[in-house]
Amino acid sequence: MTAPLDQAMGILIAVFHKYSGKEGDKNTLNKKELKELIQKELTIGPKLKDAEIVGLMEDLDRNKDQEVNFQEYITFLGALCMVYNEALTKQK
Ligand SMILES: [Ca+2]
Ligand SMILES: [Ca+2]
Repeated sequence: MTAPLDQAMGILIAVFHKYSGKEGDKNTLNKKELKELIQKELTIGPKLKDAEIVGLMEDLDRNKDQEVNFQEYITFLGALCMVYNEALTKQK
């Protein structure tokens, strides 16, 4: 049996590799891979404009190598978690 948080982390990891492995470096997301991940795996994805995704990419790419590595991806999910937490808490 997998505990819920283990399962959640397994999904986070699997989703990253599902897109990072498509082009170029297998362990990083380029702009196109990141865009696809955001659009297909997040509810807000399809609502984001191209320019917003480009801006997001620039924010996420801390080491400025034009790719999003796993650490940068996890930082993004952490920030997104904070937003979701705030939204869920406000609804009460
Ligand atoms: Ca890649
Ligand atoms: Ca980077």
